[in-house]
Amino acid sequence: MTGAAAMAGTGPVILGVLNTTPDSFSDGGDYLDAERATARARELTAAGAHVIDVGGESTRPGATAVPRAEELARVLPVIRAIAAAGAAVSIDTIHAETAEAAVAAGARFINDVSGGLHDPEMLTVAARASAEHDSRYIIGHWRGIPDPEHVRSNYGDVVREVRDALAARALAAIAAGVAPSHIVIDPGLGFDKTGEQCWEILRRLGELQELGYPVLIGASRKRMLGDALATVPGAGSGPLDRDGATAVVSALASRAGAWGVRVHDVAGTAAAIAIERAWAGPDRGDRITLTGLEVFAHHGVFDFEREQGQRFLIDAEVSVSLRAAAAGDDLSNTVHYGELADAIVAAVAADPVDLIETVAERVAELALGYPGVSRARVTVHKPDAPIAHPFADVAVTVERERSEA
Ligand code: PMM
Repeated sequence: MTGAAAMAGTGPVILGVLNTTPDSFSDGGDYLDAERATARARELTAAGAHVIDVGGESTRPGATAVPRAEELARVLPVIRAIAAAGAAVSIDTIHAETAEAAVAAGARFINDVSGGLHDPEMLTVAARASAEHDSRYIIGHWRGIPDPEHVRSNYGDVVREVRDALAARALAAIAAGVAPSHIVIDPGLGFDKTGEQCWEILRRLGELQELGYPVLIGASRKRMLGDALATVPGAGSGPLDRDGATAVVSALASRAGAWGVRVHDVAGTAAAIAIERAWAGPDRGDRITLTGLEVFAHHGVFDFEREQGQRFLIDAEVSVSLRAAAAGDDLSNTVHYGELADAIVAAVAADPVDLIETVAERVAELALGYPGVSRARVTVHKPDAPIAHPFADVAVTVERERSEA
């Protein structure tokens, strides 16, 4: 994982797509020949790819299944050659046999868009690869072989359902023996999801990140981008016309904290990420976190809650550059957490309202009022809420940015 590890702290891991298939939707047939595929891998690395994602069977809706021998014959010579040259290699497959052979040939990521649902042996192979080779297992969200008509895109809340399904697959992988630190999750954009559902997932990426696993985004050249570009005069309508849009998604995914992006046009994505990071500045990860702040207050929809009051616990995370404070060891250059705690307690204790949503919003607004704070993430817990069943906690979280920060 040399390339990917070197990348830590400087932006998302870029997986460069190398499809050795005749029928992938955007680059089908270009890299069938092992020598050309290997040369292409070198180009991808030179352009900024940290991992080369080699696929030998298209998962595009409507694609024809490939016999295992054929898939292996396509990917193994390429994997051997590029792994020997020092590249970090991923195998894009839903088949355990292919994954196992690819790992033996040097792949250190198994990119399984089915998350182990297609092949019952896959989790065992991923577990062995995790234990013996430190390989990562990328779990895609999947409802079956993708169909072009999106007949299985009947979600209630697509983000929750995708998140819950990924959480379940991650637990299954861990139960099979994959190290939790080797798991990456991927919402499977375009796999049984409409364009609007894909955008909703990206808009609410934080909810997937709450699972605690690194998140990979694969939007490159997909139809969702074509749909979004439909009203742009001169944008073009084919997959190859979507590289600019893909680069924008990569920059936004970087901003949203994605672990990685899987793209065809690596150079465009590397440039977009560099610009996003220049804009965000070197202190982008700095933050102050205050958790479990206890406040007694009278919020709630029931009269007895208003009269008797109860405990609320507040977690607040504020993004603020800490560089100047650290350089000068100077409290006036940072947010004084004692003052922030006092202000939060006063704001939460005042003016009873019905909803903890309102309380969270109030605290976020207050935190954004501190000099230099660009983002506030606030969770309000109501551990003694009137719920007629035993429960551990109920909480809401809001995340707000200061628009001019
Ligand atoms: N999409 C495709 C193939 N493999 N892997 C991951 N992890 N995530 C994806 O979204 C994904 C993938 C389909 O696109 P392609 O035909 O360009 O490879």
